[in-house]
Amino acid sequence: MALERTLSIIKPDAVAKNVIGEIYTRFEKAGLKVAASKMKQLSKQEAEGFYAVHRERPFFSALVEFMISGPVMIQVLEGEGAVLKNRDLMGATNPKDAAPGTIRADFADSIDANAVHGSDSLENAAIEVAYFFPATDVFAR
Ligand code: RTP
Ligand code: MG
Repeated sequence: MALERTLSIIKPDAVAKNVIGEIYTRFEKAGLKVAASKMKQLSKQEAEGFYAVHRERPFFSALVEFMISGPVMIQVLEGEGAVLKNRDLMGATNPKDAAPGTIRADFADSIDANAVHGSDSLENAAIEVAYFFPATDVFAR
């Protein structure tokens, strides 16, 4: 497996639940290292741009409104197979379908308020990392 970087966002529901540390612990225990991080209140424009791939979907406006409902914690995770490893830690999009012990099974309330975002491919990871972090703010770990 290759060393990869992926973009992770702890969504407003999980920030409000005060579980940033518990989620970071899961990343670290799985061998993922935090290579960049910041807390941010997304603007509507930033959230729309980030999820632009979904703009024609019926859930798009609800998704954007949710993502701007409070601050998010944004991080770059680095490690072997980081993209898939993070998706495995997250669990299925709908927490009802998420495997026991995954972040969404343990912390998400609904398909809308589902605790975390993770890049879904290496290609999208590079785009999403660059969306939030200049190269100088991402550190080789
Ligand atoms: P994310 O992008 O946030 O990591 O989530 P994901 O890959 O697991 O799911 P994706 O298909 O990319 O959808 C992005 C977010 O939109 C909301 N969604 N709602 N009501 C619905 O059918 C529906 N489908 C997706 C979810 O909050 C999902 O995280
Ligand atoms: Mg997605």
